[in-house]
Amino acid sequence: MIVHEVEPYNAESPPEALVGQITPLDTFYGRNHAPIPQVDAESWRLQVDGLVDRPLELSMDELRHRYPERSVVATMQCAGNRRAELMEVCDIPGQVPWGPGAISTARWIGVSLADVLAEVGVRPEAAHISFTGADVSDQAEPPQPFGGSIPIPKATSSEVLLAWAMNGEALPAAHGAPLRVVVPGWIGARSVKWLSRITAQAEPSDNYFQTEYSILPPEADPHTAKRGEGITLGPVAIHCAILEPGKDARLPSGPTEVAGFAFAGDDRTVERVDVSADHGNTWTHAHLEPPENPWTWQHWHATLTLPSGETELIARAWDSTAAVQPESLATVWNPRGYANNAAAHLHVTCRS
Ligand SMILES: Nc1nc2c(c(=O)[nH]1)N[C@H]1C(S)=C(S)[C@@H](COP(=O)(O)O)O[C@H]1N2
Ligand SMILES: [Mo]
Repeated sequence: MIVHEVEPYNAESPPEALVGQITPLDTFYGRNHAPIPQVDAESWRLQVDGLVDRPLELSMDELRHRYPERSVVATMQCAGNRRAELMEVCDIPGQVPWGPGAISTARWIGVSLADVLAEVGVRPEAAHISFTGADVSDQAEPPQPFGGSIPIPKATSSEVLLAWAMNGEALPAAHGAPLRVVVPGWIGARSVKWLSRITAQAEPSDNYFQTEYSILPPEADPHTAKRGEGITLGPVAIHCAILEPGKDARLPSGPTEVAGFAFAGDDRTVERVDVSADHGNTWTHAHLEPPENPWTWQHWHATLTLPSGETELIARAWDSTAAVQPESLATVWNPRGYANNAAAHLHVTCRS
């Protein structure tokens, strides 16, 4: 792991860990805003309340036995993924300098949030489902548990899980045991770990982290910006990464295998990935793996003939809405350094 912080624990997956369809648990990235809380699964209860007809309190046993078990393969991506590249455009003080590894994929097992919401009966006035975790973050003003919300249409989609297992094993403490939310295709921040409460409400969550995860205009000061100023992040935007060759690789000239993944976010799929070795004058279409379901990354590979000397490889992905990654980092730079989905660039040297 590439560890950025020990407490709270913040570590990204190394590139070698991202080549598989499923990321092994020991190399799945970790993103925290507070120390990992120790939650006793026996005495733990999930509170379901707010604008509902029949509020409910559930133990882990009740949750497991009352609703059908569901499994979804989903990629989780932190909104801060690739912030380090934005920091080279213009510094972003006080934020974790994530490289391209704040993204991983797991098979999640649990129950559909939709099934629990159907039982409590969400009232028509409710427009958002908010989640509260058991960890208390002093990075928030004032200090508070981590939380956030998603709108009802997403919350009632069957892929949104309350998950207790990951890759066939019990959910590790670091990833939110005993229970976490998994919101496939949305920024990782909405997948609240150590879930303690689900609330149906008319407005989005007023948790500090709901609006912290937003795109401010470039000229805004993130410390004085008013809460709610900016574009609150939800679905992930089309993104890709080059995994092979490695950064600053020295290669023999001739045909070179270039490989990576692309992730479309939301309910979209990746439709095409283009790779260029001549500053974007010509593009080769990569071979693209189909997704297992819409919420996962899709690996791709292409063979390119590289010129001798130094070269920059560029990869860009297109999604099923025909959205393509922006060309430059400067276009997407924002004061908190979120949602960097600029085209991937990689420097390599070819011996002639
Ligand atoms: N309770 C709680 N949930 C949380 C967080 C947190 O700090 N506390 N971090 C969020 C963020 S920003 C991300 S990207 C994902 C990371 O999940 P992981 O650590 O399992 O990879 O969890 C989200 N859920
Ligand atoms: Mo995140």
